Amino acid sequence: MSDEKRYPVPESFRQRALMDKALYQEWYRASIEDPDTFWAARAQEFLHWSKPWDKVRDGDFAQGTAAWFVGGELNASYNCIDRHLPERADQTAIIWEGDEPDDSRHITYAELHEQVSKLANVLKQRGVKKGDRVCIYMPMIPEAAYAMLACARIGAAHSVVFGGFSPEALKDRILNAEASAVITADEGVRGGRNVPLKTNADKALAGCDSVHTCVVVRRTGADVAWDDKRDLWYHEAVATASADCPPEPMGAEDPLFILYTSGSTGKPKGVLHTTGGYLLSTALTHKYVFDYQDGDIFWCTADVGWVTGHSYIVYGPLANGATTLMFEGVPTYPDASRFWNVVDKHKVNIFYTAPTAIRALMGLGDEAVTKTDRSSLRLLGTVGEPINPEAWEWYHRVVGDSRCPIVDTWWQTETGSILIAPIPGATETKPGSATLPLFGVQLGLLDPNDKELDGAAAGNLIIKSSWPSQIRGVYGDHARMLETYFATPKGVYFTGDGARRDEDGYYWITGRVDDVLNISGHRMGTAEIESALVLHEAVAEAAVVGYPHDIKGQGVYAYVDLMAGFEPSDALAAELRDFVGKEIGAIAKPDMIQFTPALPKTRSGKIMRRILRKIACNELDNLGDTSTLADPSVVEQLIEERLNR
Ligand code: 6R9
Repeated sequence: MSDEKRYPVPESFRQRALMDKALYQEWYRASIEDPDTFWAARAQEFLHWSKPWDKVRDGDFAQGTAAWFVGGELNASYNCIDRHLPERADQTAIIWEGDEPDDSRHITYAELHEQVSKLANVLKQRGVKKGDRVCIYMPMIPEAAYAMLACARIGAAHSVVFGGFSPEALKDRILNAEASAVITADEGVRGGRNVPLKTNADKALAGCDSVHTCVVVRRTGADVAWDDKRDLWYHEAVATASADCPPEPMGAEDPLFILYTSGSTGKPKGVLHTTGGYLLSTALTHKYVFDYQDGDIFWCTADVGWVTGHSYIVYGPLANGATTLMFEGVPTYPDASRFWNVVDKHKVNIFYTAPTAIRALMGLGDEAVTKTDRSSLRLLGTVGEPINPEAWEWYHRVVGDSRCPIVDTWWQTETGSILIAPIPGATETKPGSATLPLFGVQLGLLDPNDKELDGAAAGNLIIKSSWPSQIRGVYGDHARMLETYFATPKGVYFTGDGARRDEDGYYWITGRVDDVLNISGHRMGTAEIESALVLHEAVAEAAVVGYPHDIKGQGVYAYVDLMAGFEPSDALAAELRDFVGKEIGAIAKPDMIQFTPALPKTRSGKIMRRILRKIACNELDNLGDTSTLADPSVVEQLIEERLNR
């Protein structure tokens, strides 16, 4: 499409940017033609190694294996803290903005060093050691970052579980990782409401024998139950701990963390990332995609429970000695100007958020934005889902005063760092396109027969060779890793996303091609929600699909077939919604529930999701091939009920 809108790099931005088009092209070419030389140079430049590597790259895509900087040793906590101390001890590392607008704190690199070292010693005293797993179930408070870095310091892999997940979801993740310790808070605070984290953790831990320690941060002072043998208050434990904790030397391929994410089948899988490659890619992309320069204030609004928070609140920025802002609250509390008031209060230069937040704020009107100053902003970013051009234009014009470039960044939990995005001083942008691949990233598009497509085309997005922050495994299940990402076709990484490539080589992500939903930028497997629904005594069978939702991007549409003896009703629908919320978390609650006496199935018994998707999307006159249906009347009935809604 040649009539697409284009936004050239603004001249004022280009003049002071780190990287221009010629340099981007030169680096990209070098990274593809001679990856070993390119990545060795970057690894020297960005990280401190206590022992040099023997080999830059190893592994085999066809086997689902990858290894980077083999034989090298480093520590992520040392790289994010200690090595900055000579120059940055008094520089702010983390600006914390609390839920209430008058609540904020600045944590310097020296303080970060002290806090992380003390907590690391507390964990050590409790017997947590290199190779163990520690589960972090925290609100957005600085202690969440301390906890991650303390684990990294002693060589324990962390598994951060989003504070919005239920006790049941937390338990599954603790059990899968066989965590020995949990770090949580008495309560979280978001948008003026308290979240009972310790109570949730207690429920989860009732079924987890591997956990011997639960460290609890006092956030609100709420009364919480206590197990003297297992639980300890964070403030009491660190008060007597030594601030001297030498970082554990870690192999480049030693685990740094596990992060659970939804797939199209089964329970969420623990995506495993290792130390060297992950830290290098997050630092490199943080610098060049966000044009991060010394003294900039960087704000990523994600929660540390998601990969975006790992890579662009904690590891990337801190590896670069940056000042990173961490926000406890929500965009609309106490009012719709909150984001922009925080920008003004802390003079934020680079702002990174999700399209769902942009759409929600766009719906609340321009004035909440325009009455704020925002003149500190230089660059805006988005992540998590495709951004519709209308929201992009609004973000650019209203939030960025038509002055700030926008970087639409495509990546996944499995990719560890951004892989497709504009370099803001180099790349002309087009609203809705994540534009071009970053260094070392070789993309491809496949047709339905797995044949690679040339030139302008649309198909399944694949990656053809390894990059440093690539997923190293699905925790405890290499077979699942192979089968999910590296099996069809062999020898490439299958992203699960569809994309279009235009005549300029720009990529336009169209969304998932599997049974994964993207609700407000959060990944959720339809199978997970179905499994939760059928646990309810009234539900015989359930099928879940996505449908377009104005704010959330996608909404959850559940078809429910009831057990004999139960009647459809609004009350039952509400009960099922809450039930899913309790089983998984509020983000998984169905937006629509349609009761049905049966689900449309093929004669071999497979649910015909394609048809259910069309009905949910109200595309009723174009259902496609229905000839394999066992009982066509089921579909007629579903359509009739849909029309009556
Ligand atoms: C970082 C993150 C990954 C899925 C991914 C894709 C969608 C992410 C996007 C985007 C279009 C973008 N996605 N960024 N789609 N444009 N800029 O979100 O990780 O939670 O694992 O989700 O999100 O569908 O496959 P994760």
